[in-house]
Amino acid sequence: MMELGTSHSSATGQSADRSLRHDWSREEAQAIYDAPFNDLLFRAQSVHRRFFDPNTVQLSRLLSIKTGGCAEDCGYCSQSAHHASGLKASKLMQVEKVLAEARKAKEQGATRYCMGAAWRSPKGRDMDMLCAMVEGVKAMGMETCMTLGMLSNDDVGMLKHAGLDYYNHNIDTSERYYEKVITTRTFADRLETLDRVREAGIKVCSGGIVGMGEEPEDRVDMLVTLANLPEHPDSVPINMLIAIPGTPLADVEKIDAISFVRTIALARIMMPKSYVRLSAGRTQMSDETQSLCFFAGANSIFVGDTLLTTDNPGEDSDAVLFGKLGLRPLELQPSASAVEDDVQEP
Ligand code: SAM
Ligand code: DTB
Ligand code: SF4
Repeated sequence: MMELGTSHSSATGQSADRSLRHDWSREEAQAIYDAPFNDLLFRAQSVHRRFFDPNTVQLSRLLSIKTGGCAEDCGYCSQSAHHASGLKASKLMQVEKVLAEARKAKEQGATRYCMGAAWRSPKGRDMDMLCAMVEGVKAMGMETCMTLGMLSNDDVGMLKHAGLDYYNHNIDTSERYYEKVITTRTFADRLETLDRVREAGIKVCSGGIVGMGEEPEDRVDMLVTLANLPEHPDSVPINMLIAIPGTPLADVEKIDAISFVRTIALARIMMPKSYVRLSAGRTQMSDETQSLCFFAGANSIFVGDTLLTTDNPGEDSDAVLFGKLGLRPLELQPSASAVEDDVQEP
């Protein structure tokens, strides 16, 4: 796919980093979010350049390893058994099938492979297969990420032992708005799993969705919660709601692109060393909106023509956009993962 040159990732270890703040007040964050747009973007781009190559974007690939039939009632999700989205539920995918898909993603330039399951939490009987998926993908030289719902201490222990690099678990919105969107679990449940993951030494990927009918204050509060965690999430996915027919949020008013870009910029400013991912919703965005997101500090995307159950722009249109903008895919440092002999980087 992307035929442009690549850049090498830099270590973003932050545990003892005093340049990172964890004491943001909601008032100062709101003032940044509300600043004149040019001031906001200039500040976000300046912060971005202190810690990252501004023309390099990390590429992740998603696979739905268990689709639909989920017990949770998340108002945005096509996979909830509570909503009539018409999605067909399927069982956990076989390990070999997952690894075959992962190999294709690696050939297309992805450096991180994210496996998602429509679960409230995984069952003990699934853990061996999940660990085998992590081991297999890692052996190909990609970073591994899973998103499986809430985890117990035993679950995180097993996934860590298998070599899982990242766990994605979004807080999705502010604490205040959370119960308007999801009733089958609490915001505090979400934070508890994030604590377990971090304490086990797995890198945290956590962000949220904008455009669910929330107020700008909810976007700010969501980001303040993430920025004030004991460590900033290594990755912060910012999704624009994909309105799914049959879900409670199907007809919610669309967020305007400028507010979306402001959300990205605030994430970049408060979490300067994190990868901020321009996640779901890119099919609804113009090239110009995506470009503003990159200028505001987004430096990661999902590649490939599907996300979990919905469409994504696909490699051809991303290659064209990267060409127009002079962006390059991030390349992993060779030491970042174990690498199979037959796919070893030069
Ligand atoms: N079941 C697990 C969970 O909820 O953590 C993992 C899969 S879930 C689909 C992962 C994330 O996808 C959600 O937290 C949400 O941020 C995002 N997501 C789901 N449906 C979406 C939609 N329609 N539009 C935008 N983002 C969505
Ligand atoms: C995240 O923040 N976004 C991804 C990933 N983490 C798992 C999921 C987006 C899902 C979009 C709707 C769908 O495809 O079903
Ligand atoms: Fe289930 Fe996750 Fe969808 Fe919620 S977001 S319904 S937990 S798959």
